[in-house]
Formats: sequence, structure tokens, C-alpha cells
Amino acid sequence: MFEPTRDDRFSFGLWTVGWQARDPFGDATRPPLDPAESVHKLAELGAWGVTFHDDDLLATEPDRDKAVAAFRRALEATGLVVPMATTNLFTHPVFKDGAFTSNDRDVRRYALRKVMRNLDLAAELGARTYVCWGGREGAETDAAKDVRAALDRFKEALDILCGYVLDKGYDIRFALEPKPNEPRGDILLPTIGHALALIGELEHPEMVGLNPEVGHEQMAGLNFVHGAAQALWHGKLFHLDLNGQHGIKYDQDLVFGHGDVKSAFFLVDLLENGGYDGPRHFDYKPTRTEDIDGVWASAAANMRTYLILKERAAAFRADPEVAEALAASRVDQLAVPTLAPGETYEDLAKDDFDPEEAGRRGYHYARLDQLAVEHLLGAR
Ligand code: 3MF
Ligand code: MG
Ligand code: MG
Ligand code: MG
Repeated sequence: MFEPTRDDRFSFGLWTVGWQARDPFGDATRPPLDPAESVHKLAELGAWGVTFHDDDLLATEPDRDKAVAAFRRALEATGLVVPMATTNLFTHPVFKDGAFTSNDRDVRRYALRKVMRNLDLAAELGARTYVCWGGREGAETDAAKDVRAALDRFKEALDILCGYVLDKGYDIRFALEPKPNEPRGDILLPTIGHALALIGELEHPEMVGLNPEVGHEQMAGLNFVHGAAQALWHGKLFHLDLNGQHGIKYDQDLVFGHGDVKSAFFLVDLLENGGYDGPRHFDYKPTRTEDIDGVWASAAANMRTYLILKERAAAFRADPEVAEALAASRVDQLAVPTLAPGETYEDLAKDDFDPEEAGRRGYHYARLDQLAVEHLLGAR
């Protein structure tokens, strides 16, 4: 039980298991991992897909052609697919003031070339989603960045890249990844809502959606389940980054479920029952304390935790007592339009309604929440 299979469509970034655990205060605690080895090991553990930044492929082989060839051989040998790819626009010093929104125009042009080059490889490998995380798009001082001009440049970059994909005939859509801060003091498009609003201003809004990350919203104290649900509602949940986070602090990238496990339970319930059909992609970091055995143990833990939560969410939904509690809380009634068919606002005046009586009605959420917690804890 809880053994992942290809049908679960679990995917991992090469940069997750490959993270050498360098942090702002300490050196790497692990040697670089050969991407081909990661592909083999992830396949063995039951993963279905692998994703990458252009630079991730060069972790142990600096020659791009050789690195790509070795990666392809590993994909062919294991059957792992590449559902998504992305660009590293944050590590090299050239991106210290951002990529698409750097104040330096030469840098902006270089960033676009770097993305287009990796889009070609992404298309060749069959990726359908291309993520843009604007990690360095931001500022530490408001004197340094004209945010309105920066948004013009962000839009310009996305319009250019959509045009490129259309010209080349690639079957690729873009997914913006919001994050509030880190590594910049403030990052542009800090939340799901900010990113959704930008998409509406683009030349090809249908080609651009979201890749929200659990921890990124939680770093801002936001409810990830609500954010993911809203992205789904807009038809914009193209992809997502699953991981764990303990509230408002640095980006922890814990194993999925190892942060706010109750939120993870409701997230799996949403993904499994709310119409999301994309990959279940993990963007986590094996903690700095782990050796290579701990790396693979943590990779496996993401998938196992997801499957446990999926089973728990299904049990919650199948429990007749939960069905009764949901009805008592009138959860289903929210789906009923406020006006009946044919009614207009004028009909509202006809209601015989006693607000005093309605104000005394309880919603019985405490019982419902306890049922969820008991299912989550395996007590039912
Ligand atoms: C940083 C991130 C990034 C993005 C990645 C995908 C390095 O907090 O989450 O991971 O997910 O760049 O585009
Ligand atoms: Mg992250
Ligand atoms: Mg991420
Ligand atoms: Mg994170």
C-alpha cells in the first residue's frame, strides 16, 4: 500500500534531489549528483516524470551536448517523461537585478535568449509546460525599481516568448510561479492573485497560467488551498510545486506534508476531486542534515505522504457521517445560485426572512473540522 506507480504522475525537479545543501551561512554538505543517476533513482522509486532548469543538466558534465545526450539516454532507459522545464535566471551574477525586469537592457535581452534556447530543448523532450519563476525580479529598495515599468517589461518578455512558441509551433504553455520574497527582499508577482492579474494583460492570456508553490503562499501567511482553488476556478492551474512549510519564515521546501499537514490534506482533497489533471510535481529540498540515503528517503516520502493523504481524503469523502455533517453545514448549498432561474434583483424584495432567526442558526463547522482531523489522523 502507498507504493507510487507511473499512473500517479509524480514528478520531481532535478534541482530537488540534486540540491547540494548550500545555504547563506554554510557550504554544501553533499556532492553534486549526476542527473542521469537521479533519473534512474527517481524511476526506481516510482516517479513518472522529471523536470529541469537548463543549468541543472550541467551539474556534473560542463559540455551541454554531452550532458543532454546522457540525460536523454537515462530518459529512454527508464521511460521517465519530461512534463515541464524551466530556466535558471537567478544563479549567475548577471541576474543579480533580475532577468526580464533587470534595469540593464542587455541583461533582459540575454535572459530571453537563454529562455528561448532551453524552450527548444523542452519542446524536443516533449515538455508541455514551461515555468517562469521570477526569483530575481524584484528589489530591496523601492528607489531602485519602477514597478510599473518592470511590469511592462515582464509583459513584454512573456509576449515575446509566447510569440516564439507560436512561431515554432511548439505545444507549450507557460506557467508563472509566484513567490513573495527570497532571494530578493520583495519579488514581483508575489502571490497567486498578483500573477493572475498580470495574465489578463498579456497578448496571449490563454497560453499563460500558474505554477503555484505550497510554501511560497504560506511564506506570506496565505491559504494555499484557497489560492490553488482560485487558480483552478480561473482555468489557470497548469502545474504546481508541492512541498512543506511551517508558516511565515524563509522558504523551507520541506517534504510535502512535513509542514502544515492539515492544509496538505485539504490540498490533496482539492487536487483529487476538484478537476486538476496536471502532474503532481514536488519542489522540495532534502534538508541540509541528510546524506545521499536521506536524499532518496525524502524523495520517497513526498510520494508516500501524498498517497496516504489521498487515501485519507477518500475515506473522509466516503464516510456517511461526513456526508451528514457536510449537509448540516450547508456546504452543498453554496453551489446553488442566489437567484433562482428567471428571477431578478426585484424578486429579492419578496423574501419573508427573519435575520434574527437566521443569526441564531449554527453552521456546525466544529463537528465537520473534527471529522476531517480524525480522518487525517487515521482515527476513523
Ligand atoms: C524557488 C523555486 C524555484 C522554482 C523553479 C521552477 C528553484 O523558491 O521554487 O526552484 O520552482 O525555478 O521554475
Ligand atoms: Mg520554492
Ligand atoms: Mg518552486
Ligand atoms: Mg519553496
